[in-house]
Amino acid sequence: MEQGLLPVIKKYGNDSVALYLGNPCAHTMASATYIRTLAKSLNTKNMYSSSTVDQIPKHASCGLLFGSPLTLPIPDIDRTNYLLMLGANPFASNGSLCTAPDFPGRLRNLHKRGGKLVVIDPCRTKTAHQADEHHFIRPGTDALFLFSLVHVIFREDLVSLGKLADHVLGVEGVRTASEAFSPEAVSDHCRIGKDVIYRIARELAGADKAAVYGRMGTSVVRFGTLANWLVDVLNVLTGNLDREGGAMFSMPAHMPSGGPSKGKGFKTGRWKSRVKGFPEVMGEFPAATLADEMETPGEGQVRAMLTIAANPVVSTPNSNRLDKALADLDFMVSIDFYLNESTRHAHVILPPASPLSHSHYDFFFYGMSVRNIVNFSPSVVPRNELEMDKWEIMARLASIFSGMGAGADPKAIDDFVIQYMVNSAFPDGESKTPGHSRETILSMLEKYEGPERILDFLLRTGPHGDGFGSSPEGLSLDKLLLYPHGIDLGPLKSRIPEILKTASGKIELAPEEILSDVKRLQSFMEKPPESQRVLISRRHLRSNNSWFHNIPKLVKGKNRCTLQIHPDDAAELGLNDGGRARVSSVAGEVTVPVEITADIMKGVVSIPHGWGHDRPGISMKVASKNPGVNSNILADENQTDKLSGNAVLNGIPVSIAAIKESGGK
Ligand SMILES: Nc1nc2c(c(=O)[nH]1)N[C@H]1C(S)=C(S)[C@@H](COP(=O)(O)OP(=O)(O)OC[C@H]3O[C@@H](n4cnc5c(=O)[nH]c(N)nc54)[C@H](O)[C@@H]3O)O[C@H]1N2
Ligand SMILES: Nc1nc2c(c(=O)[nH]1)N[C@H]1C(S)=C(S)[C@@H](COP(=O)(O)OP(=O)(O)OC[C@H]3O[C@@H](n4cnc5c(=O)[nH]c(N)nc54)[C@H](O)[C@@H]3O)O[C@H]1N2
Ligand SMILES: [Mo]
Repeated sequence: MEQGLLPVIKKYGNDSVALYLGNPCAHTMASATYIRTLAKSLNTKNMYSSSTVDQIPKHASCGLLFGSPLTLPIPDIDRTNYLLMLGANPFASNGSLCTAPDFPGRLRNLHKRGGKLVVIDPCRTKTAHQADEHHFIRPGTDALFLFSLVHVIFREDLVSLGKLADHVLGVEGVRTASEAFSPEAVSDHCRIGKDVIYRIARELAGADKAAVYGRMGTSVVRFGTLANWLVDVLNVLTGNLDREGGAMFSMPAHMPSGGPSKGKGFKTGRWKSRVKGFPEVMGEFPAATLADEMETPGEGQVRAMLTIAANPVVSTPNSNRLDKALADLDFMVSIDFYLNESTRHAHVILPPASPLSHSHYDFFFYGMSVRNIVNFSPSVVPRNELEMDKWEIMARLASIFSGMGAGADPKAIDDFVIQYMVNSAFPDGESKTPGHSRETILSMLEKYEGPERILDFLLRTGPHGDGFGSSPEGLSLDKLLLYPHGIDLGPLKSRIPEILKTASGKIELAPEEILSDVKRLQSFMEKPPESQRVLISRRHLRSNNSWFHNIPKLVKGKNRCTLQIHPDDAAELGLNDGGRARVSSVAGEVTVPVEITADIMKGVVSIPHGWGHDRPGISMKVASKNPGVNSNILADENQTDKLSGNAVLNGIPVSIAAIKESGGK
């Protein structure tokens, strides 16, 4: 591997190696603690991740609103009385950017305590079935719908900032921006009646505890950042942000809190992508432009690739193009368990040890948890001698990139990382505990290594930590181990203004970047409402993106990879339930079994993502038997959300034709 990657770097420079981080990177301690080190050692501008086919619009809008892209408001679902949910299906996904064990049960409790759940989704999902109210919406038009709620709230004088009043700038800017977006103007685009919009706006503003929550359906669309911004604009204008039962901020035990309620603010576009000039967002370029960067010759062309827990051939737009581009790379390395659609292009695959042999702490998910909790799960099976822990693989790669060679001891990198963290946390050389030098602190951390040592350090310096002795009752990893079921640190508490890191120290409700994109939305609204059939995605409880299909129990039963279509559309197109259809878009074409259902709105069809396990060279016996089709063959990589570069995976214009089956059954 060293022999494959280093010559590429030597000849073409660091930017010629792309790093792609897949979704499971958010679920391992190793990535939470070592990706930064690895990325720094590689020092490439070509950073990509599944965030740009997922939630980057939320990060971008929250970055602009609150000053940090990781400051995400979480709907306080346990205490709210009114939840407006757009484009999320927690009955399948168990929630996203909102960590809540048994999300469905918590929604049922909302209903039981007399609260109301309103779901906006082009599909009558299981969540929608359980809701008090559901409305179909034309995919991609949530920003219009949300803007019209804002419009009504201003027009009817329903703005009530409450205790936020001293902490918000830009209310008038939002008022002006919302003027054009009346319910009358958006209704035909969204396919939601104007009376319904007026009523929802009034109910939302009138509820004593309400929250607006949007997920995939508001994100992987062409106005993703605007829609995500508007979700929080509504939370602010109704006084529900940072209020019990509204949308609140978690306080993870491993992250520092407090400090000045001001910061540098958030910027995108500190550098741009080479081929299409996409601004970086959180140091990343859009997955949608990865193939451009690989195929386009010139200085900085991507010629090698490192993927960690990612399957971009299945998960990103225009899969066929990316598939070819990966095949043409000089060298590719993948850290993954599976030889799948993407890793089949790798020259070297580094399989990490079993997840059960890794300990676990949810670094990312406690930052968006509906209660502040802390839990650590030690590994349950020992690691085989020949296997490597995930952090060791990453540390070894970092050694290679930083010129120390593959043979360097990962422990040396580990020591370096913890020293760096201790030095940065205590720049004056002393901790809060008098007499504790950095060296003393390092020696107090000696019991653990790798991610566990980093966790111990972060817990001890966090808001509930033992401060290495200054608060002896406080948290440390030792203490946490005494609680095998974790510790519940209680419901979310108000965090404004301490959490704000904008330059003004206020919530910047009408950032320039956002307002400039409102014009794009307005021109879309001024055109006649679209009527072409569009494709969206869906999730299933027994699937997880692209990688649960090789497990017999999770794929047994009837084929789930179908084209769902409304009966009227099916009749018009001559499609039969169980028959097959050809679905085509500007990017490609797939053939898929038809499932007719009135649970999807007219003019919209859906295919689940994550399938298509029939490419040559993959080695997944069970998945290959029931491969399904890769819906991202149809996604057009040229369609992105302007501000964040996020791919448009919902609302893809498609044509559909029945396939006449020849011969008998
Ligand atoms: N079982 C299971 N759980 C998962 C996953 C999985 O694959 N399987 N994946 C995990 C991951 S990585 C994520 S990011 C989360 C995602 O979590 P969710 O966002 O809750 O999951 P989805 O099922 O994608 O829900 C998106 C909903 O948006 C709707 N939709 C599509 N287009 C639009 C639109 O334009 N507007 C509106 N309002 N709605 C629209 C779809 O019909 C769908 O019901 O789930 C996580 N949990
Ligand atoms: N059309 C459409 N496309 C979508 C979506 C959609 O709704 N519609 N959803 C998008 C979303 S939200 C996401 S998050 C992306 C996900 O897209 P990706 O992150 O690219 O893909 P996954 O299917 O999650 O694949 C994860 C890979 O990680 C491996 N893996 C699992 N655990 C580990 C581990 O601990 N370590 C290592 N090294 N490898 C591991 C698995 O074997 C698998 O190969 O897909 C996106 N693509
Ligand atoms: Mo995701």
